[in-house]
Amino acid sequence: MSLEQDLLVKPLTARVNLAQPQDLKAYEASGGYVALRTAVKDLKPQEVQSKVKEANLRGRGGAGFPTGVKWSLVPMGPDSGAKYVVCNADEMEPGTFKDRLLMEGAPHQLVEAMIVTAFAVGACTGYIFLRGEYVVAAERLNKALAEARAAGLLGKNILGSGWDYDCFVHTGAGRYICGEETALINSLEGRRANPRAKPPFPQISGLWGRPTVVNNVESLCNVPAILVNGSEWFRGLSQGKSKDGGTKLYGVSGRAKRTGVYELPIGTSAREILEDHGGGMKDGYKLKCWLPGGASTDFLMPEHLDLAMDFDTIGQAGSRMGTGLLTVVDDKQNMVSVVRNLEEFFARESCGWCTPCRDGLPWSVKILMALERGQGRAEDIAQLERLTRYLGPGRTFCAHAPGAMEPLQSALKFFRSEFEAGVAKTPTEAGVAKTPVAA
Ligand code: L3W
Repeated sequence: MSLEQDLLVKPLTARVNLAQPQDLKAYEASGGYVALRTAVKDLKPQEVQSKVKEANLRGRGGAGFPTGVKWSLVPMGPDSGAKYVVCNADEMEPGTFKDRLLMEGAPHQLVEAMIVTAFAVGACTGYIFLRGEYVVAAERLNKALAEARAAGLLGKNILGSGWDYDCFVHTGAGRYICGEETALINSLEGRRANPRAKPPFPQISGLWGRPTVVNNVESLCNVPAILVNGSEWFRGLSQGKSKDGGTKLYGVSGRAKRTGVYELPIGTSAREILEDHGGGMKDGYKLKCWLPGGASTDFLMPEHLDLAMDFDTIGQAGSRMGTGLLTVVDDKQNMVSVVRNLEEFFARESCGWCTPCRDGLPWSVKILMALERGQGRAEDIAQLERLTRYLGPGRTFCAHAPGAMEPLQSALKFFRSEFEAGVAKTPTEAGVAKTPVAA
């Protein structure tokens, strides 16, 4: 298949070359910056917004909020003042490694998307908030930004239009909570990365109190292709598998034969992702359960594998598609240990701002550790269930703790006996009895 044909089927990854990402010349030779030229010369900002809205592109960072709708909430007009575009590239969700591929493999695609998005909402400055450990992505994005600036595609008077816009890479300092959009904004402003109350949403009051759109890398990388090929083409990419538009970067990690990232029509079944693309489970291992998209989603079972991987279908099955990268758990893993590992991560990454999250997550880890050692107390399981409610939706300042409770609550639902097996057989074995009396 030629690159031109490939771009019509896999618009996100057709250009990805990890060994030698396209420079400006090669990117332009493959149709790059056509979307920007079209937007700046032939379209009004609201027309770009409408095309993205009609494409039915839903946010790929985990929540699925419609991208065009998000942009349409930004105040427009000549007096709307300073506005910002922020790319959430703080990819740190356990089991999620899709945005890195796009940034390392096709950096100009994201740079063009940042410029087109800024044009659509009338922004003056853009920031790519990048996970600090992604040093290769940082180098490649900075090189692409410099090339675009030198070619008049970025900076002052873009393509002779009189419009000024510049964009910068900002590397994070290693906190998962910076992926929450308002914590990210605080961090960009040089403050401690605590989430802010919503509303107001960033589209109204974001960076330095100004209207700001925050979009995930994968969401943004779809934008240039929508402008070039049209909204109808984009909707058709799902091949009738979903009412959402486009392709999706799906992936597999855990004991599967071919772990990795695959660009497929959105709505592809989890079975096809795991078995056809991931090669199925490694020899000697059976699938026990799976997380659909990152650690902050509910476990699903093997009987859920035929579900379409889209936001609505996975939501109706009691989980969330999240980032769409499956983590598989095999039959030799103990669920108490799997969940303890996840909750340790969430406890460590809590910003500590609100009490249920700051104190509840370490509490859940402590109980899980006791159960893992076979030193749990009979009442520990009921306590874990209470914690899933106390830390659930609406009880905390942001989605961190409710997300952390998703794998725990679903593991308790599907694998309760494994938790019960961690209860001590005699009271003296139980963790409480072994707790030393304070000296
Ligand atoms: C205007 C409204 N805008 C929502 C916007 C909002 C945001 C987007 C999603 O968490 C989840 C979280 C992680 N008016 C709006 C509105 N918006 N209502 O839509 O908002 P929301 O609140 O649904 O989600 P969120 O707080 O942004 C995102 C989960 O994703 N997740 C984590 C992924 C992590 C990565 C990574 O490391 N790169 O992707 C995976 O599932 O737990 O639940 O922009 O402003 N009425």
